[in-house]
Amino acid sequence: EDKIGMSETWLRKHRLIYDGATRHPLIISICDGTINIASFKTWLAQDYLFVRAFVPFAASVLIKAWKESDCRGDMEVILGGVASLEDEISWFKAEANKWGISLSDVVPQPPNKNYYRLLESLMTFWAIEAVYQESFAHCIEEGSKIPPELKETCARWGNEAFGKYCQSLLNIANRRLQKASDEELKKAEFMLLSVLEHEVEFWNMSCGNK
Ligand code: HMH
Repeated sequence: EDKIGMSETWLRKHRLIYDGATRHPLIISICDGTINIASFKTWLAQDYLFVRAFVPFAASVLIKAWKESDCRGDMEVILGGVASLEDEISWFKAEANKWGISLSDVVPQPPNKNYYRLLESLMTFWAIEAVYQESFAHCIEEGSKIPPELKETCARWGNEAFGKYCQSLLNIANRRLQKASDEELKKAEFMLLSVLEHEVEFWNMSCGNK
């Protein structure tokens, strides 16, 4: 089940940019406790908007799974992801409240808006989740010095259950890639690479070093 598929092959090929997305200075600063709180707040507000855009995208992937998948389990996996987004939106609202951020005043910055254009395929769906999973899981590894008030944030994407969910998405993506045409394969690899680039830009936006 967990054998090496196309997606892992591509991640190896694009290792440097993958590490750039999952070991970004913002993530490193969370791990070592040197995070600038203003950066964290920018990230939180912008990511709230990103997740709002992600909801209809997740719903579109769910429809595709129902129409196109040859495996019934696929729909349940995606449904689990869709279902958890309501709680995620509530979490963002509560967290913003804690930090004194007024979400109704937040507008998406260009790196955020640009990212919305990529919300269209199963490949991007998996990659978007996997980058956050890997990034935040790194923050909760032993020896990290995350500020206590950021623990919950890191656990939200770094937890084991979310890791398993990402693995399930990866398995679905790999299975579908086995049946893909050369054209579709090219597109999928391009989409994966684009996600990695947009994740780096997204973190950069929050660091203020555009
Ligand atoms: C920018 N990438 C970004 N935001 C997220 N919430 C995720 C990935 C994970 O859903």
